[in-house]
Amino acid sequence: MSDKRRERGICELYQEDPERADFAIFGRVPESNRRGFLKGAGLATMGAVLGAAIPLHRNMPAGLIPAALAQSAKDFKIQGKDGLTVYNDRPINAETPAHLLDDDITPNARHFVRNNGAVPEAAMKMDASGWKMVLDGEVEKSLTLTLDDLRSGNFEIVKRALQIECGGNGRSGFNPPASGNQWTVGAVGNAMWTGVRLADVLKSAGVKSSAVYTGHEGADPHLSGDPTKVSISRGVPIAKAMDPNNLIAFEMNGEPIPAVNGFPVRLVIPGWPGSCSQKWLTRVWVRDKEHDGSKMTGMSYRVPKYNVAPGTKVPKEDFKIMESMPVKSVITAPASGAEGVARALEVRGHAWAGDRTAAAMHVSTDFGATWVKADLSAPPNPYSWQRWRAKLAFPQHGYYEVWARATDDKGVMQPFAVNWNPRGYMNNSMHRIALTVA
Ligand SMILES: Nc1nc2c(c(=O)[nH]1)N[C@H]1C(S)=C(S)[C@@H](COP(=O)(O)O)O[C@H]1N2
Ligand SMILES: [Mo]
Repeated sequence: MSDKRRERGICELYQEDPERADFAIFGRVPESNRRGFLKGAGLATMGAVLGAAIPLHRNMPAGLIPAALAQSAKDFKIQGKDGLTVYNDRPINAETPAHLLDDDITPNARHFVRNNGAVPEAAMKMDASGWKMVLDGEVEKSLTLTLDDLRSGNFEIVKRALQIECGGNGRSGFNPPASGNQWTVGAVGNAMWTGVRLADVLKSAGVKSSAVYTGHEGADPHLSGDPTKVSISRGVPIAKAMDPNNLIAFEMNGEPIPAVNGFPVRLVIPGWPGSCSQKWLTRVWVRDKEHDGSKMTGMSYRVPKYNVAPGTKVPKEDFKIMESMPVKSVITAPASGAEGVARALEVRGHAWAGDRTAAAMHVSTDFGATWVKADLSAPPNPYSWQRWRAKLAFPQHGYYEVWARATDDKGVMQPFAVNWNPRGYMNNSMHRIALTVA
């Protein structure tokens, strides 16, 4: 297993290395055997994690996991989130069960969270006062922008429904398994984002002809506490960066972006792996070569250039950087496992297709033998997911499955089988749910 996958939950970390665990969550002064003054990211983070300040924190013995966290990551509650399945508390990783993704616009409380590092202290406090970002590199003039510059500067403010999907969404379907978060189908969301176009800001700086790629930087500290290490810094080719649908966003569903989703400002690069959408944005660096930041290189967010049989060891040079996500859909109603459903029933969900649009949607209730066309709405704006609905009639009571399959505007369909790759990315196999009919 590569070191990249050493994401350890807080319970595991307390077992293996209590001093580091203390330091990670409390920012404790290491030489003291009691937690000193709880300052910095640790205290703010813990306050947010526990949902309250810790007035008597100085009495807590070192190496003692707070009881609120002592069960498991699953019992950990992310502030402001509701009903999510939590995979890890450090970094925070949580997905949305499919039936809670039924809204056309995903509410803040239901948008998944994928963090690679710690949440910045200022974000935990929802303090935007010190925020600024830099745009530099292969541009005519570098820019430093404040929140006011974005909100009331020269840039048009736009509001768009945009889907963000983690590149690893669906990873739990891989066999042999791929390490990393075992996402099912819910590492995807479609919120209403407000911000300025990344392209407008790039144009105002004047992109030089030498520009090749962007490099995105964020304020989230590395989990090791080592300030020289970077949690994640990815980028996109300059042509993609100039797409007018990418936003430098400062509102999510009309509210400040939640702390864990990138407060106060993040990129939204819809249609590409979520990792391109840098949270807690501090810099867009226009580069004269492919960006080589943290998790841009090695095998992160890369797939083999050709299809491989499950379990194949693929040489490093045969990997390519993931770009558009593939066509996909999810069934959001009814919930899988619903019992005693009516013999005439509406099923519905959403479909999306990365840089493409979904052009058709089909459902099957007989394990794929026959397919019924569903109604599929056009996206309200490019890169929004699309609503689909189908009326089903079940011939008699008993166990059924509903399978859902989207087709994109180039005729590419979701497969039944999982397109296995070593790191478990881009699984767009069909979503299926179980029902018993009354
Ligand atoms: N600064 C920063 N940006 C980040 C990440 C991160 O860990 N740090 N995670 C990325 C990944 S892998 C994904 S899938 C999306 C998830 O966005 P969300 O947590 O708002 O759902 O954010 C991306 N942006
Ligand atoms: Mo991701």
